[in-house]
Amino acid sequence: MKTRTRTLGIALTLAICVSGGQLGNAGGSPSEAAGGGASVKGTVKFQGTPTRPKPISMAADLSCAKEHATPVLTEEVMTDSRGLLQNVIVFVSEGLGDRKFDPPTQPVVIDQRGCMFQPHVLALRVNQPLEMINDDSTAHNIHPLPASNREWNKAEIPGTKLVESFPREEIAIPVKCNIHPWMRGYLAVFKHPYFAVTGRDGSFDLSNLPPGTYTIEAWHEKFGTATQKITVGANETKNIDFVFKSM
Ligand SMILES: [Cu+2]
Repeated sequence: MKTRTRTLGIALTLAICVSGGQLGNAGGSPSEAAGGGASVKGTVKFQGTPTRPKPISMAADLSCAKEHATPVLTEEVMTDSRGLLQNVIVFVSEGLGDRKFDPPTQPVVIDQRGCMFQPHVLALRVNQPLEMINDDSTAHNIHPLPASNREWNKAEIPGTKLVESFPREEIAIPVKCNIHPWMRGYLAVFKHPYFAVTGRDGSFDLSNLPPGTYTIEAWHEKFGTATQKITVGANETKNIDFVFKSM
C-alpha cells in the first residue's frame, strides 16, 4: 500500500478503547461485505488552532457570486468548536488480503452547485459510476488530476449530467474546475467498501468487517495521513480516535 508522507509537521496521537459488539453502516455497501460483524469507529479531531476558513471571492463570475447572500468559506480545514474535523477519509488500507469486491452499480454524485463542488470530498469505488451534475446557470468543467488513473477534463454546460468512473484505487484525486479557480475538491477511489468520510461531527464508522488485523488510515487534504493497526474479533467494535496536531 502506498503511504503518503505529506504530514506538514503534524503528529498523530491515537486512543483506543473497546466497547460491546455494535453494528453500523460501512462506508461502502455493507451487504456485499465479507461479513463477520466487526466494526471500527471513532472520531477525527484537530488539536491546536486550525487555519480559519476564509471568504471566497466569486467576483470573477457574477453568476456565481449572486448565488450566495454571504460569501462561501474555504473548505480546506473544517472543524467545530471542539476541533472535530470534517472531510477526513478514514479507510482500511491493509488487512483485507486478496478479497475481491464487485463495484456497486448505483452511482455516486458530485454536484456543481453555487460554483462549489458538493460534496468537497467524495469517496467511491473502483469502476463505480460517478455522476457529475452542473446545477448552476454558468458553465463549469470537471478536471480530476489523478496520479495513477487516466486524467480527463470535461466541460459541463448548465444542466449537464456526465458519467465517468475510475479503474484504479487512488486516495485521493484532486479535482478542479478550470473556469473557476476557487473550485477544488477531492475524490477517493477504493477497491473495497470499508471507508468513510467524516461529517460535521468528525465521526466515522467502518462496519461489517471480517474479523482480522487491519491498518486503518486517515487522510486529510492539509494534514496528510495517519495510520494505526487494530485487531477486531467477530461481532466486536473498537473505537479509534485520530488526533492531528500542530507541532
Ligand atoms: Cu466552475
